Parts: sequence; structure tokens; C-alpha cells
Amino acid sequence: MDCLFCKIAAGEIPSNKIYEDEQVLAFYDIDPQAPVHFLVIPKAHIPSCDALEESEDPVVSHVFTVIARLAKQLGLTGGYRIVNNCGADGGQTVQHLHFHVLGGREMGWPPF
Ligand code: IU
Repeated sequence: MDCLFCKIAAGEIPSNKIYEDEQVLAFYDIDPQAPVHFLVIPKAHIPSCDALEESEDPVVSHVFTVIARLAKQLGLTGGYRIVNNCGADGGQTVQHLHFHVLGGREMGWPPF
């Protein structure tokens, strides 16, 4: 399958990796939108949030506990934002489920 994040997860394309285990990988976004901006992805190919199946609940739950742990490790004590862009209107550009974690500055709302 020709999926960029699958290749990053498999180590075929290098990334600025923060953390990995059997289920997930966390790496810095190549185009950071905040002082700290990393992505957490399931290693298994899931095209988007919209494509999730109940059998994948455990990996999604794991993504969130990994995010909380990494945010602490990276010193995001003032808070941070977790973003999932889903589908064309959601602004998704890479068709492999990923959660953005942005921190190190105050976030605005609403997003545009
Ligand atoms: P989006 O939610 O699908 O728009 O996010 C895709 C993100 O993947 C975006 O922030 C890109 O900067 C990021 N990214 C990356 O980190 N490494 C890459 O090789 C590519 C995109 I292509």
C-alpha cells in the first residue's frame, strides 16, 4: 500500500521519532504549527477517524494515554491541543489516521 505514514511506521521513511511501541508511533510534524507539534499514529493502516471500527477502540485509547504521557515528558504543563482532521472538509491531507498534538503557546478558537 502506498501510504506515507505506513512507510514512516515501518521505518522505511525516516521521521523525527519521539516514541514508539508495538501499536503506535509518535514523531514531530515536518511543518510545525506551534512550538511543539507532533503526531501520534496507529502503526496499522486506518484511513481516517471516519473509518474506525469498534475492534480498533483499544489502539485509539492507547493513542490518548501515549499523548498524555508525551505531553508531560515534553513539558506541556500549561496544556495543549489534540487535533484530528477527518476527511476533505476536516482538512485531512494524509489518509492514515493521525492525531496532532500542539503546545507551547496559547491556542486560538475557533479554528478556520
Ligand atoms: P493532516 O491533518 O492530514 O492535514 O496532517 C498531515 C500532517 O502531516 C501535516 O501537519 C504535515 O505537516 C505532516 N507531515 C509530516 O509530518 N511528514 C510528512 O512527510 C508529510 C506530512 I507529506
